[in-house]
Amino acid sequence: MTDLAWTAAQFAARREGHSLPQGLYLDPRAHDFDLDAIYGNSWLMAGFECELPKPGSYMAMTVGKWPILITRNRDGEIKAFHNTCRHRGSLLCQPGSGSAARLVCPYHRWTYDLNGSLLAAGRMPADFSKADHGLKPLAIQCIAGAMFICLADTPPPIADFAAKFEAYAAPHDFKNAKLAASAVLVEYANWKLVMENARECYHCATGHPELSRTFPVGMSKHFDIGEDSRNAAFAGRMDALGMAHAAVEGHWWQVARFALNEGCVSISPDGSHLSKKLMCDKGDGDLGSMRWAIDPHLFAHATADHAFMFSCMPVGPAETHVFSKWLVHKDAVEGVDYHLDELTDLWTCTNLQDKELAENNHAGIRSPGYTPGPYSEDAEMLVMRFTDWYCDMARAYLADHVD
Ligand code: 3BY
Ligand code: FES
Ligand code: FE
Repeated sequence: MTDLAWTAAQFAARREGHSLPQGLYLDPRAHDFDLDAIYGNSWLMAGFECELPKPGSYMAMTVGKWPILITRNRDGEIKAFHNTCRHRGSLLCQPGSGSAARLVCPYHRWTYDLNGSLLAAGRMPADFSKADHGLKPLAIQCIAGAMFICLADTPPPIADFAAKFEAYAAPHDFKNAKLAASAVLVEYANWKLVMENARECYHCATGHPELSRTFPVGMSKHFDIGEDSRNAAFAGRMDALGMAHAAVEGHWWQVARFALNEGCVSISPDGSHLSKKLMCDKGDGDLGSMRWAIDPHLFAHATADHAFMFSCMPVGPAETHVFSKWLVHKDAVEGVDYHLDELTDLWTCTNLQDKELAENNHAGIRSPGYTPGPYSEDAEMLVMRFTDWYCDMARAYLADHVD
């Protein structure tokens, strides 16, 4: 059986409303398929524009199996490229970030400008065309200070998401923020288990006592707390401040602003702000949390004082890297307005708890006794949405690639 025929059989066996067939979580063929069909065809959030603070700033990262590079050019524009030299393919920049007037390949010194044009290539023949050997560009969209990339030649439509994200995120002023901290967590679990876990809070009350103090862990699909008076008061207050809050969604994204637990103004250990210098000072910094999520890999939260991003990248069938980023206002001073440990403690602790849950889940799915089990419509609606979206994407890819 070809890999695609095997994969198609897995999806044909999938039972709706249930966790996925065992092979889709464990088999290397599913991992390869997921990279091509899912990560290769989706908009993914790479980070924030403020990570590239000045002309010449760049960041390099691995997305799925693909090395990519994002630069800010002399005009301040942000560009994305495949991070592979047009000579013999060396990585141009190591994963991480930096600043350079030009991009010089470490191998034979081919030199590119920040727009990806090849400027210099020594000892090449007189008829060598530099114009034909520029870096290959990637689709990138910067929206409200966040950067979204797509590896597909024809990326999915993004206009609806862009309009909504702009409206909800603009007051948080991500362009005038700074990256205060970042972390990578290695999880020995399939990426879909990491994401399924991230899409529900069925486990939160017992699994995350610290998060549960501020986060409405009994939330519905839209993170609202029901039609009660507190929710109505939150909606009224946000309307008066001109802060968009209604839950909106498309096939691969969700955006909403929701109320935190009573008396809490931030997702933090005790509900108070983690940075005194606010990113958005409307309503005395009591704005609930703006949450956005995109499939396949991300959820993120912006409160008045900080923003947190969680991004999940598959590395192998049983290995996933979770990238976390924390933003604060660019003028917030470390040690004065915020303390790094306090800023990062809650999600670091939550991510470690989730790592254990996802690794346990993966280990249990290895059992010959595993059969796909039913999701709770009440508590796992977003997990169902995620696996349905995953299966839709997979079927569309199979329809295009299998005769
Ligand atoms: O998707 C989210 O926003 C959250 C964060 C904690 C768990 N997960 C449901
Ligand atoms: Fe980059 Fe040779 S591979 S200069
Ligand atoms: Fe969790």
